[in-house]
Amino acid sequence: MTRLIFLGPPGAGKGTQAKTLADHRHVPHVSTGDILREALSKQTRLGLKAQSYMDKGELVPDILVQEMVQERLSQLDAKHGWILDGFPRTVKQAVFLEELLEQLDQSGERVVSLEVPDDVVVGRLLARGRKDDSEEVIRRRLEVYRAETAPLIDYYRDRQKLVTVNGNQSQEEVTDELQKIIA
Ligand code: B4P
Repeated sequence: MTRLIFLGPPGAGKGTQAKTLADHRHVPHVSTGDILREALSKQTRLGLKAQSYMDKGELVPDILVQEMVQERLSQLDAKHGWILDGFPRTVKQAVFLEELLEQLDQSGERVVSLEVPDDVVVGRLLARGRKDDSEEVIRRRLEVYRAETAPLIDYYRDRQKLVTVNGNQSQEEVTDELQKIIA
């Protein structure tokens, strides 16, 4: 059963790898960033609430993202596995997820931390050039990552769920390494 969580700084390759592995494994790719961007493009209430945070590189409030994830993981196609990309991003979200997975009888998740140096991720994101990929916003996203998300590495290591992977290789090399880990 594939239940995998991707952790890592913005631009580490979470979205890239999560999509590839979800296709290989035939499980849903659940990206909170993608769900939020879709809500934004459709101008839903959620999208309108999230916009100002995303534009500044801040995290969207936990409660909004938690509701989204609860709804998504409760759908039928998530019963047989999933790949989570971009969630959890705070210890509060991680505690919420642990309780949710227990409730849904979906425990047994593993966590991959993709490690990539700051200068490399900044270069990748500037090259991609999404709306929130300006240098100033990227720097803020990295600060938020260090303060809010990086503590999850120890959180999951303490629970013996963590594997670390060098994300500073070609996309194919990272995928190969991940395939071996989750085989
Ligand atoms: P995300 O959409 O999760 O954006 P991200 O952290 O930048 O990661 P992304 O997946 O896009 O980058 P990737 O490494 O795949 O979040 C955006 C915003 O949404 C957040 O700032 C926040 O406001 C909000 N949000 C989302 N989840 C939230 C939550 N749980 N709580 C609160 N707020 C939340 O790819 C980057 C680039 O690198 C690509 O161009 C790719 O082609 C390239 N690349 C990937 N791997 C590579 C490799 N090995 N070599 C070279 N290039 C590579």
